[in-house]
Amino acid sequence: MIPYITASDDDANSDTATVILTKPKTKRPPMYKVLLLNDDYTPMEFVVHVLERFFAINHQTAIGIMMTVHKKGAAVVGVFSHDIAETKVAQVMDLARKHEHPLQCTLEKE
Ligand code: TYC
Repeated sequence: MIPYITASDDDANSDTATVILTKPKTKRPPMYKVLLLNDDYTPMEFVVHVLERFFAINHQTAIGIMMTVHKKGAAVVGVFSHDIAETKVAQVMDLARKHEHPLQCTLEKE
């Protein structure tokens, strides 16, 4: 981090210089984890398809993540800005609803 250097007004008409180091107040935007939750009814192939389609995850990795959710109950499938995370969740939930699968997808602040 590069400090900003600020000269104080008190230095006008004098031989002195005051240097104030101030912290630039730029914050990175918060990031959000998108989680997929397990259930007993959504077909495994559907979950794999969702991971490939909305998260650009390759087939083998998608199978691995789906199996992690199946065994452990949930898994993080990606980390995004709030806008993107909300869109991903909506895309997953919309497709699951269309196919009448109970699949749940949520977001969580990192
Ligand atoms: N447990 C589901 C089954 O046995 C598969 C599944 C995996 C469902 C991941 C949801 O997020 C999920 N058909």
